[in-house]
Amino acid sequence: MTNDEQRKRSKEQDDYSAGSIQVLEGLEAVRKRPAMYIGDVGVRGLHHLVYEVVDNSIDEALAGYCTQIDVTINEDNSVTVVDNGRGIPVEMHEKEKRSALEVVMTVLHAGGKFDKDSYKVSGGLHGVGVSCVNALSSRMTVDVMRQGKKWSQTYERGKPLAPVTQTGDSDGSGTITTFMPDDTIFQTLDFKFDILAARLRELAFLNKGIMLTLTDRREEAENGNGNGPMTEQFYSERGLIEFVEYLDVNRERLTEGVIYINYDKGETPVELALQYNTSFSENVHSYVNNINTIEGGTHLAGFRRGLTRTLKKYAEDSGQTSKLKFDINGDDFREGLTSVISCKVAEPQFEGQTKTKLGNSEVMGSVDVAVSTALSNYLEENPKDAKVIVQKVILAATARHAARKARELVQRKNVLSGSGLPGKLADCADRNPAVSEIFIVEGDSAGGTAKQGRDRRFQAILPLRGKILNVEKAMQHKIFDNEEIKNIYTALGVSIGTDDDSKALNISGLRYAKVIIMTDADVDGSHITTLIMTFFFRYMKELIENGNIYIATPPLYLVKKGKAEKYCWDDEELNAAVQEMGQGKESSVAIQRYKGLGEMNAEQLWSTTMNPETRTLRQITIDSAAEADHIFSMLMGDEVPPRREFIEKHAKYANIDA
Ligand code: 0RA
Repeated sequence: MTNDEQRKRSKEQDDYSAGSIQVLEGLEAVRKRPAMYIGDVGVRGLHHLVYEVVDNSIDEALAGYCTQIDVTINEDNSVTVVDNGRGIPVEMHEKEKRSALEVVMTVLHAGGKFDKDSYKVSGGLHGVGVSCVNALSSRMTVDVMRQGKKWSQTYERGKPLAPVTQTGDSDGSGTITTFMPDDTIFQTLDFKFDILAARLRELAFLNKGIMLTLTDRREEAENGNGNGPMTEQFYSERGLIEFVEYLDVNRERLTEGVIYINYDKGETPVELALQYNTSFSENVHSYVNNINTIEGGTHLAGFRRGLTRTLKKYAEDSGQTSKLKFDINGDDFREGLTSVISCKVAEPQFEGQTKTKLGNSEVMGSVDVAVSTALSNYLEENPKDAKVIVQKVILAATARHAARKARELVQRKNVLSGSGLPGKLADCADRNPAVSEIFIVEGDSAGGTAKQGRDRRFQAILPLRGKILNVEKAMQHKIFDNEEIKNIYTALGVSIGTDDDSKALNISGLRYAKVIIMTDADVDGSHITTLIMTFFFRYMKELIENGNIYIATPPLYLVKKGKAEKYCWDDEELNAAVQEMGQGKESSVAIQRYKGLGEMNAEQLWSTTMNPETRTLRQITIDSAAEADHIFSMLMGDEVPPRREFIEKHAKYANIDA
């Protein structure tokens, strides 16, 4: 090396480190307060890392350069995302004096800045960019294939170990990102196949024509079938149409097929698919730039407005509603409606508690126009479908009038709080909701044991008699008329109707911070849990979103030897306990299989299932609203085969993390 070369090299390294220092300040902030960037450092945040990386590849696909995205959970629980796009640019970045790749990976919000013509359409919930993933990974490597060459850079906790280096030649182009989440930041590093699968399936539906795959190379997954790693492909030819078909897999549709609207003449491109079915619930899922806007926003408001006005006008013009003795309102147009709406917004403003409510006011008009234009055309061209939709709307309005009376009972009862509590409720002494919990228990006998076993200072018991109503199949007035359901409303202190919405759930009077579903650990018990959860999902979703709903986990076995006792929650624990207790000594080990809560005495129920010090509660969360919708309609609907298939697939886990 000549002196000149040496000087140059050394200068390069100086520049390199200088650049890195400035960068580190940015990424250090991410490491200090990770929750601010990715929501939390639990299961959700962990999976969010994958979404963030995948979203960049989706953007490349939406730009028209990428057709395939492969996600692999590696044996060591790191994750690799491979795409066949153009590859992240590696050229020198003029201003930063470093490779563009390094800038993308180490500067906050740097993603996509090179391409002025294309805005970032896809985006993680917080749109934080891949540099956040890098900051929160103990190790990350990016390989780029571009222009016949292969380039690579590796980072530890966001710091590049060396400048971007050329590592060889390449045939095609693309980007390979592998990262290991930092175990000093995340509470868990255990990626869940089903959670990632739900998101990739959603992305496949939202972005038709992209092939996405998910592969699990971990040992547990391979043991599943002995056929090597578990792989699932997600690909949708017909996009949102197939999405709606998937959501309605077990509902009976009213129209000939899914109504599909793709309107890109306005300022905001809008894609929409909808179908009416014979059910009574509204299942509208909305997305902005591939983000599920669970809190709704202006696009959803525009959709509702356009839908209501267009259908109302059609119904009136066709004379079908002229004999009605009562009004038809907006809700009536959405009963039995399943729909997915997907908008692309250049500069989305997200508001609300979870930043999933679209605030851009101009979008409302765009969506309204899109829906009105396309839907009125559709109704003119498909009079048969139009007629059944209008009839369905009339039926909904009729039922609403019947339901109002029943619902008012629920409303009135709650006004008389205190005195109006159900007779079956064994309330707790403490009136402070923050420390109070309620167990919803199946059957009077288990309810009796729970009443004896509880700590009455802060634990309330509400026994339900037998199976609760399947809300997926019942009409609304039946639901609000049902004794058990009315008891749940009054016991919880939750009512229907707020100042600005007569149908909205009012949870301000919630009397318990924890609402715990406690049923037998057998097939019947899990069916009842599913029924109760379906009710919460359809009628008290806010409580799930608020983190109030839990499932108790009673033990399955008691292993006994002399005076020694050990409770076990699965077969693995049972085998271990039998081994351990059976060692050496003569006397035999007895195994008691608990089928019902009633088989435990009060003390056993307390110590295994109710005592906050020793119990395990499973909090119910909604990772994917669309996936939960699909699962509940499948589990609770009429058709048996898909239900059996699901239960067989998940029987090993015997639970639903919807
Ligand atoms: C901006 C410009 C170009 C590619 C990309 C972004 C890109 C980013 C990611 C992230 C994951 N996979 C990706 N693939 C591509 C290319 C610009 C050009 O080639 O002229």
